[in-house]
Amino acid sequence: MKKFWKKATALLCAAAAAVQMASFSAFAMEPDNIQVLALGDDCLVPAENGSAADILAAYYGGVAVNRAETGLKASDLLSDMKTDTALQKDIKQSDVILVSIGVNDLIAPILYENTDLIDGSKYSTLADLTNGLTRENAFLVDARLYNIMPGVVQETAKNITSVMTEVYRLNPYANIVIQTINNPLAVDFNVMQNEWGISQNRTAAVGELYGYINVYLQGGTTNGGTEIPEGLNQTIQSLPNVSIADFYASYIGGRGEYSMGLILSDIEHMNMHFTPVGQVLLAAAAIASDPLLAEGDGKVIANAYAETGMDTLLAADRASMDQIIQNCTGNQRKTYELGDVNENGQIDTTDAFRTLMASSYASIGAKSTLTPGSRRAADADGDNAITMNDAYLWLMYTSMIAMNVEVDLETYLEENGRGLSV
Ligand SMILES: [Ca+2]
Ligand SMILES: [Ca+2]
Repeated sequence: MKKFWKKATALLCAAAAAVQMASFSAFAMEPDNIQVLALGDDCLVPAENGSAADILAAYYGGVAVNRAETGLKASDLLSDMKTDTALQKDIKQSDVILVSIGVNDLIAPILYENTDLIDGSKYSTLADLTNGLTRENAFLVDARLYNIMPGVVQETAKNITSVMTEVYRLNPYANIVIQTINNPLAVDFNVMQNEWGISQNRTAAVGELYGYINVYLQGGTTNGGTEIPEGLNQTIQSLPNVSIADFYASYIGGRGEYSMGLILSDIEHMNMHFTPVGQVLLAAAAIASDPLLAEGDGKVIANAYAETGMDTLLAADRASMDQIIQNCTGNQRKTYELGDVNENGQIDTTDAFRTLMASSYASIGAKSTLTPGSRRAADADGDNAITMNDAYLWLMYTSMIAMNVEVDLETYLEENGRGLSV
C-alpha cells in the first residue's frame, strides 16, 4: 500500500501539472456489459415478459442473470450463498443485484404447516382455498401461531440481514437493491365476492390471514394478541449498504382503494410469481430506490409497461404505483467509456480519484458511490471489483498521456492484467 501512494503521488503531481487529457478515439476499448442479477424468491421468477432483472438489463443495455427460485426462504438463500460457488461468482460479477426474500418464510407456517386447520397444498386456486376456509379456522390459525410467529419473524429478520450482509461482503461495489415484502393476500375482496361468488364470511377469513401477515411485515399486534415488535419490512428498511425498492404501501392501497395482489401477482392460482406488470413495477421501484440507478433508457420501461396492457388501469386505479413507473420513463441512458468514470467525455485524474474513492468507500463498509455504468468504466483491470489497483492504473495512464507518452489504452490495460482474471 505504501508503494502505491508513493507512485500515485508522483504521478498525480505530473498529471496535475499538465493540461492535456486523454479523449476518446474511435478505437476506444469497450467496457464490459452491465450485469443485473435477480436473487431470491417467487417474485423475481420470470413472467412472460421476463423478470424485473431482464427489464433492468435492457434499461442499462446490459445482461441479466436470474437465480431466483420458487419457494425459496431466507435461510435457503443464505446457505446457497455460502456453498454455491457459481452463485458467489454471479454475485461478484454483477453491477445491480435485486433481492426479493422473506415472503415464503411467513407463508409456510400459515398455509402449509398447520394442515389440520388449513392445507394450502390441497388447493390450486385462491377461490378454492377461500371456500375451504372458515373464519373460525382462520382465528385458530392465529392462536396456533401465537407462540411461534414472534420467533419466525425474528429468525427471518436475522436471516435476511445475514443474506444482505453476505451479498455486500461478496460485492461491496455493486448497487444492491432489496424490495419490501408484499402481502400476498392483499387482494381485491370485491372480485372474490362479486366475480368468484365467494361468501362474505369466507372472504373475511382470508381477510383475517391477511391481517396477521400485515402484522408480521409491519409490526404491531394481531387479533389473537401476537405481538411483533419489529416487522420484517421494518428490518428491511433499516438495512445498511443497500437501497430499498418499496411498494408495499401502494400494493395494499390506502383507504377506499382495493389491493393489487390479483393484478401484480398470480396469487389467484396460489402462486406468488409476479405478473408482467408486477415485473415492470419491481424494475421501476428498483430504479427509484437510488439516484445512482437512474441512468438508463426510460423508453424500455415505458414500452414494457405499455406491452402489459395494464398501464391505463393502473394509472386510473393506483396513481401512486403508476407514478413509480412513470418516474423512470423519461430517464436517459448515458454512454460510458472505459476510464471515463464521471462520464464527461474524457479520461483524467478526476476519473482516477472517483475510482479511488469508490474503492475506499467499499473498504470502510460504505454504500457504493458509482452508477452501474461508471462502475464498469472504472474497472481498469476487468476483475469486476473496484480496487486501489484500478485507481492506480488510471493515474498511471493519465500521467503518461499528460507527459505526452504515446500509449494505447487497450495494450496498456492488457499488459496490466485486464482480461486475465474473471
Ligand atoms: Ca472523465
Ligand atoms: Ca478492478
